[in-house]
Amino acid sequence: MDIVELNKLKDEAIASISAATDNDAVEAIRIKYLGRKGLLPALMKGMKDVEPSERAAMGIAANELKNAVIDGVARRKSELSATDEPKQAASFDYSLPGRWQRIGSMHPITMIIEEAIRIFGKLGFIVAEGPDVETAYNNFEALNTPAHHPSQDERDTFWLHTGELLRTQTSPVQIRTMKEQKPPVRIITPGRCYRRDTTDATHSANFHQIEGLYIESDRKVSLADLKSTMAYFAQEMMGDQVKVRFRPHFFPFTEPSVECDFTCHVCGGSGCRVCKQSGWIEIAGAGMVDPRVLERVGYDPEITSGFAFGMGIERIAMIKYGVNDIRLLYENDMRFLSQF
Ligand code: 2U9
Repeated sequence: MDIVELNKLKDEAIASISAATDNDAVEAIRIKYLGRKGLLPALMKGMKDVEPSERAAMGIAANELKNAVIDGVARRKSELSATDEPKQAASFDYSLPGRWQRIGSMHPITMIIEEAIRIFGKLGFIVAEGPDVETAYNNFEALNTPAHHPSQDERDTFWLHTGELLRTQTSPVQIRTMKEQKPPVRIITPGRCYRRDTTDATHSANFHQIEGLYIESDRKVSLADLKSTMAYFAQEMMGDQVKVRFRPHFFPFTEPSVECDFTCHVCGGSGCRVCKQSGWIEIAGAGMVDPRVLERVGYDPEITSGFAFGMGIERIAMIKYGVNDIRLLYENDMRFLSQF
């Protein structure tokens, strides 16, 4: 075979590939030229018999033939598969079930927040919000918690180099609200808080609180008002049978202060594993707003009074839904979250 015949072979190959009407025909042409027993391997084998003066040119032409076949086959195959598509579409089975779209579910922390907003909303409380980065004054001093108080310790609070801090409670939102408006005040403050806690089954450096504040200046607000509010919340959140009790406590921002327990929603108060046989579960801290706190925001404690309460949202979610490790609430594992 000489160079003219080799170039003719290339033209033939290109023409036959273009004329092929399906993939099998294209594949047959590829095998005819490039296959193990095809024309090109035979040509290469015969190269040793070609006149040395013609061998280089023959080599180049053989290579051109090879590339023309490779490129042509690839191009024709993609042309044919593009024209195949309407055939595939026509054979689509419309009776097949649709593709399942995974729908998310509400996070248990969000569920508790929304439920609390609904419950307190029925009592006339509205939601107030504030920044996560707070001044030491709003987070501590205004709340009658002086600089030497242990909660201001560097080991308990995330202090920023600016002298500000990540709020350790949502109470500074109440301070901001009271500085901005006169009584009556009826707010709840759900939100994220930060404490330098080492994480374990019941502690997290990031957690959520919901606090509430009720202030009046035309009547004396009493501990009975606080108790009826907590009792209503307890029944709406945990169930109709749930009762509340107060135990004396101390907080710098309330006087008197109490800890608020709910009867165990699992055993009804008779004692079980959930309530550690006591029949009661500690849920909230609360009290009558300390007159010194009222003074700091410019309210007259002689005519103004009110109550405040605070509770951990994770704790309520864990108790209500039977979750035994707080870390499960932050791992975003769908197997856990989709149960709620
Ligand atoms: C103002 C005045 C008083 C909010 C209160 C508590 C008691 C309390 C804790 C419960 C569990 C925080 O998440 S927790 O660790 N909270 O015990 N909080 S009274 O008192 C206020 C708030 C704002 C102006």
